[in-house]
Amino acid sequence: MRRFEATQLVSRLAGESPIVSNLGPTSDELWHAGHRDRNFYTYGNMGLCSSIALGMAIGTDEQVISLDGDGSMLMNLGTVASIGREQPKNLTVIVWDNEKWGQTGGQTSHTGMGTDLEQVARSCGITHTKTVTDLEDLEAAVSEALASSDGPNFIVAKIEEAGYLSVAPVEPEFTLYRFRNTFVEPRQPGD
Ligand SMILES: Cc1ncc(C[n+]2csc(CCOP(=O)(O)OP(=O)(O)O)c2C)c(N)n1
Ligand SMILES: [Mg+2]
Repeated sequence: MRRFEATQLVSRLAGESPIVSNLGPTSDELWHAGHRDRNFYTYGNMGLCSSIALGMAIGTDEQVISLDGDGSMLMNLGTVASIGREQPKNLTVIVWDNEKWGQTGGQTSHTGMGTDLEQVARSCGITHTKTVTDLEDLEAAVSEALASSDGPNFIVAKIEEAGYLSVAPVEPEFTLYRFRNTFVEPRQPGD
């Protein structure tokens, strides 16, 4: 499955839900799939996409979606343990797993050498997990996850790339400003 088509699918299924996206082509493709102010594009550093989404999910009752990458998740596997520990019911992590650090030259990542991120998630106490390889199964998995109030959900989506789209014209400060302005009534302490 091609990541851009998969991204278009997730963007459509997400409705108004916040989406946090991994750096580089994942964020570029999310922007090309149709910019929404509820897209939180990350740029520059690896490993924090699902950490940001975890914090967001703890702070809201809305469904939050993380579009992470295999290489970036491998750089901060502790995030998976934190998600397993916190058990946010409204968080869905999707890992675009191309089995490589694509943006820096396509070096094979650990997932291309046997590391199974779904099993990592399960061993961290995340029970709603799936690995999908086509758009049909991705649609079923994401639809089920977003309709559920029993997260966290963890979906490994095996993807291919077909050349990069142009870099999205987004700036971190504006992303933060636009995103915060759309945020709906954060939970208050004691709620
Ligand atoms: C902390 C850190 N280390 C290294 C880099 C350089 N870098 C940028 S993208 C990338 C690969 C990311 O891999 P993955 O998350 O799997 O996404 P893909 O490029 O495959 O879509 C690397 C190593 C970085 N931006 N930040
Ligand atoms: Mg990758």
